[in-house]
Amino acid sequence: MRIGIVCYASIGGSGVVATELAHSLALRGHTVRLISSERPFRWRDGLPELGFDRVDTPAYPLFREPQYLLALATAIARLACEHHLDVVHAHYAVPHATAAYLADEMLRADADAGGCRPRTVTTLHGTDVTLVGSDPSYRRVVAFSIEQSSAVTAVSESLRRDTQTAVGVRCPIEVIPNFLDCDAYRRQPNPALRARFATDDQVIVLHASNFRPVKRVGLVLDVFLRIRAARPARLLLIGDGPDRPALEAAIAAAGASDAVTFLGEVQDPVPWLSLADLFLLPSSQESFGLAALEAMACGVPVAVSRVGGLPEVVTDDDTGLLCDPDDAAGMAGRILALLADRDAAARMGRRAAAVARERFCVDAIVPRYEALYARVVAPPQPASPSASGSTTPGA
Ligand code: GMT
Repeated sequence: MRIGIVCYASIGGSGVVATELAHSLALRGHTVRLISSERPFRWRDGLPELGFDRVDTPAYPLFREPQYLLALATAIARLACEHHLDVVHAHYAVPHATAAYLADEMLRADADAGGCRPRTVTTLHGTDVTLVGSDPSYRRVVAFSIEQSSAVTAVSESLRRDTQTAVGVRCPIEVIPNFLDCDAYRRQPNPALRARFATDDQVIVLHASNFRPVKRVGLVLDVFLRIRAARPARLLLIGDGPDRPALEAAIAAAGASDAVTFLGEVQDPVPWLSLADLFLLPSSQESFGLAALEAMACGVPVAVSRVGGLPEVVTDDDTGLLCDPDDAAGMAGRILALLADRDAAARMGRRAAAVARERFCVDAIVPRYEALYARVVAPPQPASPSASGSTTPGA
């Protein structure tokens, strides 16, 4: 098939999943165009079947706001015909589902388009529904655009339910969970690298996110300080974002600067995950928690909030710790108890890696997207005689 994938290039799970899907589909023989404002964060060169199409948003002195939605809709309509796309797959509804809808309407109205009319698929990732899409300023257009898609998927059952309740979407939503390249995500021990950050008696706690309020990096620090009060520990932080300055100030105020390292945005988290004794993700909301899954695949026990889709990824006391997000002391207590028992922590890490491999690898998930694409491009089946008989008025 010929597939256009639309995603954000910035750091964030939706762009990571979309880029990984684009790579996987190209490796499976599809022709894939990745459409975004710039090359996404996890983009890898070298696949002949995969191409990148940049969307430029021209500035005009009258506008204070860039008109990305208009530029994207125009680009999708053009690329649909240039590349004979069968499917346009929008990752993150805002504004990608709206742009895909506008492009489809333009192609429908354009007699010269020569019949190019890809089907649109929208994958909901979380904040596009739970935060942005449910804001009264956007809710109606987001719900409308989602419902205009030929098919809609959500990355967890929890997000599927939230989409119905928070934005009132009524169309069917298929749950297709996020996934990883499990060949790449496996523990790579590196004692020399570990020794640069921690002594043998210290545990390494790792957090990775885009430091937005929903990630609660202040709570990451609070839990870490409680752990460090009880035993030697180091905190490694991957990522960057708006809450970083406040976090840096809080670390300095707590006198913990020499126990915390900011690693910034990293292209490949596996070497860092492989150093960790525990991955901490105390978010207030998380539709799936891809970062936690990446840690699990690398054999790291995770401590995460019992919110959103995280219980669909993490099983409490088996592959990780599902914690009350409003109880920092309880979370730190459970982490300390786990880290005090090396065998239990190692067992949990092994179980986490095994479950990641059983349920969330490319080969288990990408065929589900392929099947969905095949369904939406298939011509509609004629109704069976009995079905048409029963629905024809007056029959
Ligand atoms: O969580 C973020 O800050 C990024 C965000 C995104 O839209 O890229 O992540 C969402 O999508 C990820 C991929 O499907 C999920 O793993 C995250 O749980 C989800 N974030 C939230 O729901 C807060």
